[in-house]
Amino acid sequence: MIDTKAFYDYLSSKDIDTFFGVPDSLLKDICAYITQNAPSEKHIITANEGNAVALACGNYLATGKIAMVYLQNSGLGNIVNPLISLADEDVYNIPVLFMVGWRGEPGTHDEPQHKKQGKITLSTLETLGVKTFILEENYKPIVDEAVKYMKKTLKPAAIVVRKGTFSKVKLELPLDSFSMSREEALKAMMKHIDDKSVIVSTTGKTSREVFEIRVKNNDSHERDFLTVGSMGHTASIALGIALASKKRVFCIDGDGSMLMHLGGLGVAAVNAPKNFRYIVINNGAHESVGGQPTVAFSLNFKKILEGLGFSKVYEVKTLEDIEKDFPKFKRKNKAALVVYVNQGSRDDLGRPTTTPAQNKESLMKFLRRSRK
Ligand SMILES: Cc1ncc(C[n+]2csc(CCOP(=O)(O)OP(=O)(O)O)c2C)c(N)n1
Repeated sequence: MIDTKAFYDYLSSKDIDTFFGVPDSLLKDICAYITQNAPSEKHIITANEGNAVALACGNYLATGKIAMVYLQNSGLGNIVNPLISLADEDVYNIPVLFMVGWRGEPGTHDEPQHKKQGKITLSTLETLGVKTFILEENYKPIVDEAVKYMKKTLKPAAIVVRKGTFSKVKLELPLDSFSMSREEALKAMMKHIDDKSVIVSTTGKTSREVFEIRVKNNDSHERDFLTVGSMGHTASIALGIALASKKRVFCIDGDGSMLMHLGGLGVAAVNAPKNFRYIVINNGAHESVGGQPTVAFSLNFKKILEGLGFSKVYEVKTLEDIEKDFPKFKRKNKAALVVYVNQGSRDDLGRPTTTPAQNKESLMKFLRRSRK
């Protein structure tokens, strides 16, 4: 196991002291250390991984220094365009040091959405022309070689990180500001969602909680689409269903997911049919992967959603608010709801026991039945 502080200090000694990225559960400890120790102008948690590459390039233009971009391997797709059409040697030739969390590493157990990504992580980086190193206990020669290579060629390099590589760092979470947890809010809202409606829930613990609430209520999962991967695309999936079905579709998003592809939500709002309802659970954080903050609490979500074109935006902060406002929200075509919750989840929260393929089949059956 690598001492997280020592690794951070070693990067700094090599002049890598600026960080941009989207947090990852596997990089949780190093992300927590960076969040708590890098000065605010040298660390930005970005909306998506592509933004982080662009920020690193901008930073290089102003300083001539190499920045680090951290990401889960699920975010490799988001970096492809700025990597290939901005940083690449055939374009601006700007070095970036990636630190990539290797979910789904072959030979390890992981969730279905990580398996393919894990298998193709090294070959993807190779195809993208990124010189790649796997981080090992003896990390100094690896960092030295990566830095030497980037300085010589001005090309990007990546350090791929296996599960359990870094020593524990506890991220100090903000004190609770609201009265409910995400799971309590979900339970309360799902009581109001009838068995003819569809739920499309976002990546991370939200979908895991939706699944377990159904189990506890002895309810079928056939009306839910659990977006286990593809963070940021929940609203577009929900729009796709809503446009082609008569069912009411409740999209349950997270603040990090909403911000990751905010443009998609604008398109969804403008094109939403009457049966589309949008809910964002705002805990101001990437709670599912360690609780690193998003910028959500510095933004006005109500105004953003109004500006995007939702017909009416409700805000709820308590279970009583949900009892009062959810029925109105449900009746109002193209409405949106912002739900403020504290961070946190049960330690024994499980994962869906059905596969993504089973989830798809049963939802499609449900939607087909209802078309008749
Ligand atoms: C493209 C991509 N980047 C990063 C991740 C890792 N990841 C999974 S859930 C999550 C946080 C989601 O935050 P939010 O939508 O606010 O929901 P919360 O976890 O707070 O409930 C992240 C970063 C991912 N799955 N996909």
